[in-house]
Amino acid sequence: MRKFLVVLVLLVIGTMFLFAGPIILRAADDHAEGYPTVEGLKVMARVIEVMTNGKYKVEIYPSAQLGSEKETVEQTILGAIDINRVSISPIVAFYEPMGVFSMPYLFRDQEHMWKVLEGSIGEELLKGLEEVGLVGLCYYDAGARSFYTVKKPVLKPEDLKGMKIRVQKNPVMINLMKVLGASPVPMAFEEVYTALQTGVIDGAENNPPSYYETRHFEVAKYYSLDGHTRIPEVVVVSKVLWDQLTPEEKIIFKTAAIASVEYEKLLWNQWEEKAMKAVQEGGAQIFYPDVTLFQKAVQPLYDQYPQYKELIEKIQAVK
Ligand code: GTR
Repeated sequence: MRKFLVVLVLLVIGTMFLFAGPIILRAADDHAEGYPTVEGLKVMARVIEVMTNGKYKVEIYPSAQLGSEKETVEQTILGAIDINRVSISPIVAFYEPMGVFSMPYLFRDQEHMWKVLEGSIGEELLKGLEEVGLVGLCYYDAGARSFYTVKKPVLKPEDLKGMKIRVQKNPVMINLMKVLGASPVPMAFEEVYTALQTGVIDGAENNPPSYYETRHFEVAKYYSLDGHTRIPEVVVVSKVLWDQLTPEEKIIFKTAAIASVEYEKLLWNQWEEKAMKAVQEGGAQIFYPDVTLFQKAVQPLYDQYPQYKELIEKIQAVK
């Protein structure tokens, strides 16, 4: 009888393990498979799975399957999405301090940007996201954004006068276009191709890998490398999930995110090169406008954001 009971208990426990399965976490990204951010998320997911001994399984939904960036940020705050890789742009509407990273010509170059992001300023801003229900784990590279247009290239700020330029749903970007004399059209990333094709907008702006991946170069073939902003990406976890994690698990999630950063950076640099080649082969024309003209033209935007002044000075002082 006792033997029978022991076998029964073991069977029940075994079945429980069999059916308990891993806890499934949903991760969003608006880029497709293969893009550096999606591949970065995959590394992060794998490290989480291995280090938690399979307790968590991260399912990645690329290509905006879970919605446009603004919607996914809302869902992450609510806890419906667990992990989200987004540009900082859609976050600005929820957490204004992050907007500083979308100020034009803020960073001298890629190296300067990473020094700031991986230093105390970047860390502080990531921490601040908790105020709005997001836990910032790390930044990813998103290069520099430049204009691409359908009918004529943008060679100087005056060329933008009256042009309808699509921007991310980021108040700083909307104001930047106004300062440059363009008409900003905030729009979801997924809608841009058709909007360019049908003439709803005259142009948009993005980094080379996005310009290439979305095939926007097919419909807007003038690409002017003015590099007006360097808006990084961020990987966030819902605070709803975060509060359920043990202290050890929190460390694992953070470690997993950090581990994925170097990989994303490596892919990023490869993609920038590959994208520039591919868009030209696909018929895009590249222009190198005088950047100092644009730097001058954006100055009034700095006066519109006195709240960023002190932080901007600190960012500029980072050597
Ligand atoms: C890309 C970014 C996307 C999205 C897009 C946009 O650079 O990686 O997540 O924000 O820009 O312009 O909407």
